[in-house]
Amino acid sequence: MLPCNTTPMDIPRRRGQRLKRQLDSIIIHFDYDAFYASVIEAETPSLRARPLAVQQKQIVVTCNYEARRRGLYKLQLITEAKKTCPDVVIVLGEDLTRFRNASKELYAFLRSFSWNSRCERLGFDEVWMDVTDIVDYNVRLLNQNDLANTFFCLSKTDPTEGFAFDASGVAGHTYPEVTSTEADAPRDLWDPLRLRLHLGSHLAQHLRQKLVSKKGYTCTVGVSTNKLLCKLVGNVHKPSDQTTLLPPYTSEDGCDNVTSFIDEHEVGKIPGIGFKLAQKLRAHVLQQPADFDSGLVYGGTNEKVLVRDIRTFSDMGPETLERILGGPGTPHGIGAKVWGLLNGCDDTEVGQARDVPTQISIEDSYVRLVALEEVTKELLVLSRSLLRRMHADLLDDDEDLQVSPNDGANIAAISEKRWLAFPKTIRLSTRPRPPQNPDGSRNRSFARISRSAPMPNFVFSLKDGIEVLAERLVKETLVPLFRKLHPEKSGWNLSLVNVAATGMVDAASEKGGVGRDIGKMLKRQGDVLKQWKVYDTGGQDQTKEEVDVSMQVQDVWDEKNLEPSPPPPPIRPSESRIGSEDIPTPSQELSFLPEDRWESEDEDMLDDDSYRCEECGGVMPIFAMGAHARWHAQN
Ligand code: DCP
Ligand code: MG
Ligand code: MG
Repeated sequence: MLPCNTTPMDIPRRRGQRLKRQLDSIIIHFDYDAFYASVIEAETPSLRARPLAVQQKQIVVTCNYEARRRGLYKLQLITEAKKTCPDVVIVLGEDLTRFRNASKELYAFLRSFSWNSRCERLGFDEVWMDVTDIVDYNVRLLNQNDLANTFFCLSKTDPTEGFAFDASGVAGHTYPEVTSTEADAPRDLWDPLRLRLHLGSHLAQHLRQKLVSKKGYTCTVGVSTNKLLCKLVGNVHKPSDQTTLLPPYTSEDGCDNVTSFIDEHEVGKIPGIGFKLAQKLRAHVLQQPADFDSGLVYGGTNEKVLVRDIRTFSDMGPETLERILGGPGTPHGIGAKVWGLLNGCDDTEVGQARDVPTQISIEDSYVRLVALEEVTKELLVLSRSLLRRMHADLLDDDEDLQVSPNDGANIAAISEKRWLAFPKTIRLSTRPRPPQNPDGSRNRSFARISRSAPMPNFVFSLKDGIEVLAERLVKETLVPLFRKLHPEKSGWNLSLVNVAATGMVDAASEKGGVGRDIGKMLKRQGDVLKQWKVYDTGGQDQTKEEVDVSMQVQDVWDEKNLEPSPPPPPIRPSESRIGSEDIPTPSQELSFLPEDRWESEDEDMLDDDSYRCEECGGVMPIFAMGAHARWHAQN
């Protein structure tokens, strides 16, 4: 029952107040500046002063800030970029190896500063670090009487490791911007949150400086109390800078900084609110008929709907949101989750750092793949890449001390490769094209179908070369899997094939350190993996089927987190048919702004014009799908 003086317009606020913001954590978000371009500059420093664009297909996937100063921008057509800036240096960026390696190296570097290993990567160029433990440790060491001369300890064991700083102020920018008079005014420095944010900001600055001095990379950084807020606040000052979201984080009347900060964002900019959800929210606020999207273009138009517009809309709250957004296929509690995001609340934890990916997947898309012979050839290409990636990502060069059998006293260091993890499953997925309709048109279908089988042991052999293993994998496992996936002899027409090593089991987690001994591992692997078996029994080959799952969204470390997913551009359904699958037309291109989302809640709610990538969960329009698939394929 509402108090008698409550008006309907009060409800949103009151509901908002009931949300308790978790303020225990201090989290830093890093986004490397012009990442691919920076990787190329790191290899060829003379390019730093030049306008530099990285090309994939006909598109500038990114460009350095010198190029941006001259009017170039991300996801611009190459032809346009050349027109705008004729002396632009264009470097091909289709082979992702160098970017992947740089990303791993930078991640390992940042991670080496973490105490709790809560260090999570998104795409190639973003990292969250939960530094709560480091900050809290340093808060306990503070001398209240001399905050200006503080030493930040970076190690619990070595008190000399660290840096001097002034804990009475923030490092870098703040939101809201603090004027010089305000900066000099007495503040409640003993507000524990403020102090912890100060420390977080100094740690962030230190890490940024280290990234530059040791690795040669600049990044844009945000500091706050959850993943959502620190990611968003970092964007306030780009590039090569940092922003801390200042307290107060809570208030009775919505006048806190979290509310005012998040309120100004267009709803589509909120990570976690996917394309479709944003559309539904806009529709609700604009009170357009359900088919409003046929006439509405958002992004750069008057139809911008801010978080504030939604948050303060009549009768808004988790229940209303559940009603607007819920439905078949929507996860229960979507209303509460989105209401949280609109209020700057995000209780997802920064993921624990992993040494190995949870899955490795390789794919390619094809204009037309119809004959088994061609498929076999492509499977071989994919298998080679898969095995190479398994070697790169799952093998460790280990200096094992071994006792010579002839001379017990002679201990030699023998460098031996060992598997850090074993994928227990191999999965083959395809995306068949629907048959042509009588009128020659073709229905759109982007569902994948897949079959899985136990990963055959021989792939872990280090004696045989990759070529031999790949051929054997195709012949003994993938072709039989393919036949089961497509029992019909012909007639299928595939636009995509994906081969994935999944179900990763850490070698270190196995008793007796099996991972240190390949021979033992090969013998024991079957036993070890039994507990994870999910296959039908019956049949004796290694291709016992798993139930087909199409369009499944998986929790995947490498695809989901290594690859930034292109966002859905604002697009009219009619326009979506103009562009080819791969190259956006210039009109589409204009509004194809990159933004990152780390998850979308609107699974299974895609309309005909949008597509959700099975690998990374990104939602995008159909025209972007081909390019996106190839982007994954090169991993
Ligand atoms: N990328 C890509 N295709 C996309 C989006 C991004 O290949 N559709 C790649 C190129 C980028 C990298 O991912 O260098 C990181 O994406 P960002 O959106 O963070 O862009 P940048 O790091 O290049 O630039 P910024 O300085 O704006 O962060
Ligand atoms: Mg990024
Ligand atoms: Mg970036």
